[in-house]
Amino acid sequence: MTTNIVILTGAGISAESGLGTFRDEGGLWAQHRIEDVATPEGFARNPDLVHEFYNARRANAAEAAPNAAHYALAELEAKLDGTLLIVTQNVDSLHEKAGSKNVLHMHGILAGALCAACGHRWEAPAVMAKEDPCPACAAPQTRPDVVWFGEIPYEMERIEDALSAADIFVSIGTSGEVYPAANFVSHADYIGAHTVELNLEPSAGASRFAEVHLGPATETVPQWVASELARTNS
Ligand code: BJW
Repeated sequence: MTTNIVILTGAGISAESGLGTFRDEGGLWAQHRIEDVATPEGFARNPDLVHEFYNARRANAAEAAPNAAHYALAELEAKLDGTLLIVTQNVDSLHEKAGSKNVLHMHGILAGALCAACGHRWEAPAVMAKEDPCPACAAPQTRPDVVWFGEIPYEMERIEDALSAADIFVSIGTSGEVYPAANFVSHADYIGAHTVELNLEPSAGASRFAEVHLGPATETVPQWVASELARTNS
């Protein structure tokens, strides 16, 4: 019997690749005000500050290498008798760098530029500024192609369809503080999927999972993948 697995990942899976999380001690939100750098209103007030924040993160992400957790998920996708979809909240490209093929970036991607005037998308240069003209309409309204608070996350229809068909839902390295991702476990549980959390510490929604395994992602994810491959392919 084939298995449909949906995996939600958050900043914790990339922490051991050297990319900062948001809400952990010393994380990005301890250094920057959310309303300044992660809302459309903040971008309208001070686009230079927002571009500076994302240009620095784009440079860090370009240097970062996938870790054992990213590689384990790519291996699971390649070997699984079934389908695996990674829904990531992360704007880095470490899942793709590790070899994962079926990845949705619900909060966008650092490697993307978006024209706030016409919606055209293109590959982000290393350093962006609002004044960079859009290649399609020439408007000087360039922004990072990421989803800020108050905006609608990407690919919601495909994500909801995948959750509705899931046999297993796994949440990795996310605090469960941000919606709609924080509600995916309830959706999966409602349709009868088995739910698993792999996190350093219990997330805000930990009690909603059937199984919780605590520890660094580079340990818990390869362990869970090995047990899943043994179970599903036996
Ligand atoms: C490790 C580890 C290791 C560490 N190994 N683990 C009131 C109630 C309910 C909802 C709302 C409300 N008021 C407003 C809302 C909605 C709002 C929201 O959720 N607000 C909350 C703050 C309450 N949400 C939105 O506005 C979203 N849009 C929306 O809802 O639209 C309506 C709609 C939805 C659907 C259909 C139709 C309409 C948009 C949210 C956009 C979030 N954007 C950001 C920035 C993206 C760009 C960027 O990267 O800069 O996304 S904010 C930030 O948070 C980023 C992340 O993707 C997101 C989640 O963070 P994440 O990944 O969980 O990181 P952390 O730091 O929180 O947690 C790290 C975890 O890892 C921790 O648990 C650690 O323990 C663990 N960890 N090291 C394993 N080594």
